[in-house]
Amino acid sequence: MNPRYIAEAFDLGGPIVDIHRYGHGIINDTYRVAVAAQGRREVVLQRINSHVFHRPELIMENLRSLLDHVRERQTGAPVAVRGFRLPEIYTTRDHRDYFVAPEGDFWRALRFIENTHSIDTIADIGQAEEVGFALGRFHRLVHDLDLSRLHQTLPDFHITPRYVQRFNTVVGISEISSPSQELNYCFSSIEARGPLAGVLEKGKRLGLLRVRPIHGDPKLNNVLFDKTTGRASSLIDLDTVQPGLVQYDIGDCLRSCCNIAGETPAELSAVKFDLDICQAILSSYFSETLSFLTQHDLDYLYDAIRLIPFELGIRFITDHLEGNKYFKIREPQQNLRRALTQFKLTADIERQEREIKELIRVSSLPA
Ligand code: ADP
Ligand code: GN1
Ligand code: MG
Repeated sequence: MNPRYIAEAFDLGGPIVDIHRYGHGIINDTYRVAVAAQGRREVVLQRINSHVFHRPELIMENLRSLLDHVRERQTGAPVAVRGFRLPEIYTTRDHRDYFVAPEGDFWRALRFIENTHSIDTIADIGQAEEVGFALGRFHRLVHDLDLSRLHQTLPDFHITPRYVQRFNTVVGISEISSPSQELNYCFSSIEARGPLAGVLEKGKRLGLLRVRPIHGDPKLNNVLFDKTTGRASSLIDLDTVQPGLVQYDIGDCLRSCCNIAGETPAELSAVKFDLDICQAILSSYFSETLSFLTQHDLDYLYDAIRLIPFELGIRFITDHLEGNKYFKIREPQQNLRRALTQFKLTADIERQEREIKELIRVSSLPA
């Protein structure tokens, strides 16, 4: 379906003057739309990936609850705080939060956060501090959002044992007669860490870890930086805001920021977990969140930092074996390379276990 036709279904306040593909997301299809409305206004138009999200309307209901909550929390003031804002919804001409195209595709339009850009690798420590602030501020804004107001948009998201189960099933039905060296590395990485998979779920079951509203996907390119000040002005990609553990978010944010080689590096040997970036992110994250985090939350942090890249490695290799149905790829081996990267990263985290634990302790000391 022509995205211009879709954009016309939304009440954007004026005629559309330009529309083009935008961003580096690997789940949804994103377009940037320019509208002639009292000058020029930019809008983000997105087709939600329905292979990933089976009930996209729940995403929009959650987004409404989230935006309302954040607005209430600012006691009537706009969502903006220190220039930190979340993207608001444009409704359709018939006042709905989304548009379902005749062929069934699910579309939404969001306010473009002006004068910002996203990045794929951290360039300096100042950026790392800003990322920590963004995730911390987000958690602070949502930690008291009533969980009954949030749907599960992606069931079993970050429940690592489920990904292991799925991986085993897929390996069982794939006919791999002589696995390559790379595949063998993935298989042995998973086998060696079997007991790790259930660590956060166990913490939850024991009542040590509390389910709270989380972002679900706070990887680096979901943070928007102000082009003028360089400060973090938004955390976007709110499709996976749902009940979960803050540990999932912290692990995901660190695995994406602390590996400056990126998710598909040219050389696997470049994959490393950078302690300085980790320290900067955690320090600014804690300055926003220590008032409501518990000692148990901190006790499980190292395990989460190790678990989430391991889990993502499993997700990538499973998708590779299944024929790349979930994550978008630019070349056929990309999900395999992405998986190798995450397993290498996990190993580098394990190599630095002592240093990371010490860094968590020091960064979380009250100021
Ligand atoms: P995906 O789920 O595919 O990652 P995202 O919602 O993250 O989709 O959008 C992809 C990219 O589009 C982002 O990384 C960002 O660069 C840009 N983008 C998305 N929403 C906005 C917004 N509200 N304002 C500015 N840029 C945005
Ligand atoms: C996906 O949507 P995006 O591109 O920000 C994925 C994350 C992965 C990430 C890896 C809903 O994030 O869980 O960590 O790719 N999102 C979903 O790049 O599965
Ligand atoms: Mg994204």
